[in-house]
Amino acid sequence: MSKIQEIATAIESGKVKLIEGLVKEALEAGEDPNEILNTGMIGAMGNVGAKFQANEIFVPEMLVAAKTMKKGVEILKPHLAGDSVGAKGKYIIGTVQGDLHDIGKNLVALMIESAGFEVIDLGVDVPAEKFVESIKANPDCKVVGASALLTTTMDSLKNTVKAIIDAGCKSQVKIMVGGAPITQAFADEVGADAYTPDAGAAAVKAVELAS
Ligand code: B1M
Repeated sequence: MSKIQEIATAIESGKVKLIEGLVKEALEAGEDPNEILNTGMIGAMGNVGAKFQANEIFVPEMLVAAKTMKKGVEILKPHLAGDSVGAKGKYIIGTVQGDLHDIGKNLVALMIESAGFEVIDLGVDVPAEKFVESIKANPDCKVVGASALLTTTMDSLKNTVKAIIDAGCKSQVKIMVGGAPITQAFADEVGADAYTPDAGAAAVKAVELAS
């Protein structure tokens, strides 16, 4: 089994204690950090989701897989870093109210930071007003990103974008949205400036919007 496959298996089976060593071994063996992230880690979480949907695993197993992935990403983070932090300005990000998923949002934050932004991470279950408060408290911030992972929190994302627009913040910030159920059509409908399907594309788009 390849090192990347071992990482994927460890995440799928929630081997929290093994992941740190496996990621270090893969890096030492010369595996590409982006390949470890995309194939080993994100791919594994996709399989976890499919098993959950098929009732083969339940919430506790999903939780431990998520914990394993987070720990693996911590080891990988320095190897994914790019431009100097903060050079491109500030980027506010959060997962919308009612939604506790943060792995995707954290990856977007990581890539955005790697692209040279100072990231202000509001966390998960973030009320629309908190996004607005943070934008107003950081007048030098030019881009804000909101993430939603559940079809049931798409409305919350819609409300977040609306709250930012209604508060008059559109003259200050561009709004980016993303998450598994989000589409370009949804982004257009709610009035967001950009939708990107993954973290890498989000970083490229953030640079474009900030310049
Ligand atoms: Co949940 N969950 N979950 N879950 N969970 C999903 C999302 C689900 C698809 C699983 C399934 O049924 N197949 C399903 C949603 C179904 C739906 O809405 N249609 C689901 C469900 C139902 C639930 C609960 C309701 C389960 C329950 O309690 N009965 C519950 C809801 C809790 C809540 O939020 N209120 C729940 C809970 C959980 C855990 C807490 C156990 C755990 C989350 C732990 C954590 O995040 N700290 C969890 C997990 C791990 C998952 C799956 C398995 C994995 C999510 C993930 O991390 N994916 C997920 C199934 C799946 O995704 N296949 C599932 C990997 C991550 C890298 O991808 O988040 O999509 P993703 O992020 C991508 C892109 O979407 C994009 O870039 C990222 C990286 O490239 N992106 C952006 C994300 N944000 C972006 C922002 C941008 C741009 C791009 O710009 C700003």
